[in-house]
Amino acid sequence: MRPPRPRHGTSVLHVPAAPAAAALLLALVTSGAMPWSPPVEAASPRYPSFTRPLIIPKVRSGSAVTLRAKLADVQILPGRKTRMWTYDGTFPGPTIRQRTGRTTTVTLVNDLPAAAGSLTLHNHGNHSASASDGQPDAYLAEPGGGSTAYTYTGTEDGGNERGAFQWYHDHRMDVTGRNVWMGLAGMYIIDDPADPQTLPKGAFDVPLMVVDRSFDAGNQLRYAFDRDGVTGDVTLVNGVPQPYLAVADRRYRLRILNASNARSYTFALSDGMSFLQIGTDSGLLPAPVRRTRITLAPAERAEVVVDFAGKLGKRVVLRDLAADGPQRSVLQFRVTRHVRDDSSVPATLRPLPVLDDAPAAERTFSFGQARLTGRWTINDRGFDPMRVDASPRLGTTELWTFVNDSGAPHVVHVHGTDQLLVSRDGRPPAPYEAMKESWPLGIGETITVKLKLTDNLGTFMLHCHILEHEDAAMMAQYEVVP
Ligand SMILES: [Cu+2]
Repeated sequence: MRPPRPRHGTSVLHVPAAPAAAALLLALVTSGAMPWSPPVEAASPRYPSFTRPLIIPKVRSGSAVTLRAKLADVQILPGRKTRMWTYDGTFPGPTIRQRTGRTTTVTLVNDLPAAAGSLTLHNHGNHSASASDGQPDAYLAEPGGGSTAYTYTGTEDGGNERGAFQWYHDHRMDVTGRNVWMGLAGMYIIDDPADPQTLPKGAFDVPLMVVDRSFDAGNQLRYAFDRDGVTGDVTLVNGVPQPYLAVADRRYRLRILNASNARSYTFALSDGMSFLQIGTDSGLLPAPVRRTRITLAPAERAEVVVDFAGKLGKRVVLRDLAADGPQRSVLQFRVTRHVRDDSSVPATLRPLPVLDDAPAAERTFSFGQARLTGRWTINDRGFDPMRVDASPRLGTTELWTFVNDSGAPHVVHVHGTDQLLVSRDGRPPAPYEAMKESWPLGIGETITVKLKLTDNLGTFMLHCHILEHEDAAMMAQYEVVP
């Protein structure tokens, strides 16, 4: 049964930058409980690019995983360590990796200082029961060592969940942006025997979490809530500023995640190289797609194969064409050794699921901004945990249309199930966005997706994944009903 939902304060405006919140923040900072520094007039520390190797987060497999949210001092920049809110002491947290069809229980233990408040864990992209989906104000891990277990069955609609590159992160109401910025994020990989097994694997299958952060002169994270979105001036890959990776002259599978709060990237490779995109948020594409640049908004993923054959001795840079200055460089590949490549990329990868039932309902969600208050809205309303915004029926297929009526881009993320794109601005989908669950929605754009709600009754979120938009109420919930 679902526990009663506490009203969050007395205001329906879930805007954390209220005076009380600011006073609390100041109290936390002065008590030393919160590793946050007031803004100081100092440039972020500079460091030479490509001086530290990429770190691959440690992997956790098995049916029971415990994630302990705790303070840790992490070596991010040269010199003084950065005090972060971490899962198990590292940033990113451990990569959880499990074969599809197997149940994994992730127990979140909250050992952060009480000032951080309650936490909730969202497995982004997973098909979960409502209670395990990272509800923003229920099924929480309370401060002082409280814990909550989230169960992921690895099944969907009578079969195995599709293999995918997912991620997990905090999803607490009003403060998701702060909590993720402070370090509460990690990667989650579902391996699927039904996917082609000739793709690069093992050491040649590399997950890359890309984020931006800002630091003060003492190397501590700076976060000042801004409902338009918080961006940073240092690019980190797996927690390392602009690292390098020594590679062999062969194919690599790169799983690229944009885990930034608000920044979008347009990735490209130097030296005339291109990506062979094989997957999206929702697993493998029907067929690989050759691309020279790939734009990822917050929460989006792209899985690509990059072939360094013939590049021995060369250096290839993963760039962000959307950035200026030093942030244009993200990661350097150094092709340092020769090996025989036993991998291949089949011409066909994985068919899309077929959703050919007649849609039982059509709904429209309009992403806007209130004229008077500036508050972000969906269908003219800010998030209210006591209100259900849509009630689709279990086992039915629906068409959902997302419209951007505001003056800013958004990223629509629907929890609980993948969606097939029907059209973007009336045009058929590009091959690389046939199926996803996080959709960039430019100013004035309209997209229509098809989805089927299976297995799980209860409430699920639908929100903008620019985390400060989400925290400033651009979230709705749907309830799957019998
Ligand atoms: Cu938004």
